[in-house]
Amino acid sequence: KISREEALEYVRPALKTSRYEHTVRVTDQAVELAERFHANVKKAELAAAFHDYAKYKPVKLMERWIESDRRLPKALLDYHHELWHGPVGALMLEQEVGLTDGEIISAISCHTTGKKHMSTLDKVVFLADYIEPGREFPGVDQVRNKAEENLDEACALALKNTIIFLIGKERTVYPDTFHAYNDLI
Ligand code: DGI
Ligand code: FE
Ligand code: FE
Ligand code: FE
Repeated sequence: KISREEALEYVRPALKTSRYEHTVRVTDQAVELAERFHANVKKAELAAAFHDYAKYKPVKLMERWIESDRRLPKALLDYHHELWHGPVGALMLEQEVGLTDGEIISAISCHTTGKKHMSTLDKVVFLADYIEPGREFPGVDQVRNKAEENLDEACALALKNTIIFLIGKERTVYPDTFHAYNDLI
C-alpha cells in the first residue's frame, strides 16, 4: 500500500514547485472533505496526492496514451489538452506504480471535468481541487461555504462556475462537465 508521503514524493519531481504545493493543499483539503462526507479518507488522500501527476507531461505523449489505451475516450482528442492530465495520469500511475484501485483511478481521472454518477470519492477530490486554500477565482468562497455542509451542492456550484467561465471565454465545454452538472442539479 502506498503512503501519502510516498505518493507526494513520487509526484514531486514531475511538478513545478507551485503545482507541488497546490497538490499538498489539495491532499489536506481532500482529507478534510472525506472525513466530513464519509468518503474513504486514505483513498481521498492518495487520489489527491496523485491527481495532477501528468499535468506537465508532453502533449504528444498524452495523445499517444489516448490513442492506444482502449479505456480512454477518443473524444478527449477533440477537446483541449488541459483536460487530458487526469485520465492519462491515472493510467500512467497504474502502469508505473501499480495503482490498481478503481475508485482512486476514477477520482484522478475525473478531477478536472467531473462525470455522470460521480462517487463520493470523485466529488471529494474534484471539490478539494477547486476549493483548496490557494485558489482565488471568483465565486470560490461561495463554494467553500457550501462545502461546509453539502457536497453535491458545492460540486454543482463549482461546475456551474466552470461552465459559465468557459462559455464566457468562448471555450468548448467537455460533455462530461455538463453530465456532472445535470446529475447534481
Ligand atoms: O490541474 P488544476 O489546474 O489544478 O485544475 P483542473 O485539473 O481542474 O484544470 C482546470 C482547468 O481546466 C481550468 O482552467 C478549466 C479548464 N477546462 C477546460 N475545459 C474544461 C475545463 N474544465 C472543465 N471542467 N470542463 C471543460 O470542458
Ligand atoms: Fe488538474
Ligand atoms: Fe479542478
Ligand atoms: Fe489540481
